[in-house]
Amino acid sequence: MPAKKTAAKPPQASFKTILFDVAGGVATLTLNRPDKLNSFNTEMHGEIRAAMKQVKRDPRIRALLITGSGRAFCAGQDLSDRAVAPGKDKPRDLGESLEKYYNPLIRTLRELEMPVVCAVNGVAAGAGANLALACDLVFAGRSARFIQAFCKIGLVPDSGGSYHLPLLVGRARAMGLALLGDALPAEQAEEWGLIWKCVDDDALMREATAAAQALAKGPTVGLALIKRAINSAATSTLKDQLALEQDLQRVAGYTADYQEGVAAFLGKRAPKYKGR
Ligand code: T3D
Repeated sequence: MPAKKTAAKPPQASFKTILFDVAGGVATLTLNRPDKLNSFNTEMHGEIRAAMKQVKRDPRIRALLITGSGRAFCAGQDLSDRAVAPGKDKPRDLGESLEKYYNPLIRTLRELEMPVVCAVNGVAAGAGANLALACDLVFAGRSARFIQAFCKIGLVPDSGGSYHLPLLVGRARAMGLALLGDALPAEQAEEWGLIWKCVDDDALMREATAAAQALAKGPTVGLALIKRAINSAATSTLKDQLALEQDLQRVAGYTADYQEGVAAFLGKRAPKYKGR
């Protein structure tokens, strides 16, 4: 696992389309275009990318929390940037948009060497829904809903949706969600195993933040290795997965946090993990 570089500057940069804050080992990234239901435009993609670079670089950050401001989590791509006058404008290459913006974001979240918690504070549609599904621990407020909106406008689920959906809820439900584009209420999303937990709206940020803070105090290397193991399972055989577990356990077993975990257990005290 590559060593983190020391942060040159404090990470509280000022952005226009997101809020970014670091406290108690947790970086909180808030999608912040509430009048557009936090839909993605190019500027927001750029700012999220810059924030993610800070998350990777700053050794103080040991968990990431993603949420949205206002009544929505994220409505996916800003469709006002996609209007085409028939016969006048050349259609846009959406494959390029995925290649440049959405795919790198999803890969970054999945590969980030720390837990990513998501607090879905309202409707999550299109790439917004699938952004949430790419996170490691998804909390949603009871009024939130998940919509695979792509089929309504002639597109296919992107941002990892066609991968995560069948994995999380099975083929039948994935097909239903993707082909019909119906809104899935947060409570049902929890029952179906799409998300970790549905909580009351007014408890959402408290619960998600508490989880992120607890994870930020955890054995970060070990947690990152757990994430790697679980993420690899979908495309692995048992034989390969056992071999991976062996490799990852070897790495985990040499961390200072493992030594601390054992010492704390034997000393009947709470462990003090340093994330190394
Ligand atoms: O293009 C590429 O680069 C490829 C990648 C694509 C990724 C994608 O995400 S494609 C899918 C894009 N998203 C959608 O299709 C969802 C569109 N939005 C909706 O279906 C609904 O707005 C919601 C279900 C999200 C919320 O419904 P509701 O009834 O709560 O709110 P509303 O009244 O529909 O929306 C409120 C306002 O937000 C409204 O504007 P107005 O009338 O108040 O000025 C609406 O137009 C705007 N808004 C909502 N979603 C988007 C949006 N504006 C631009 N882009 C949006 N995605």
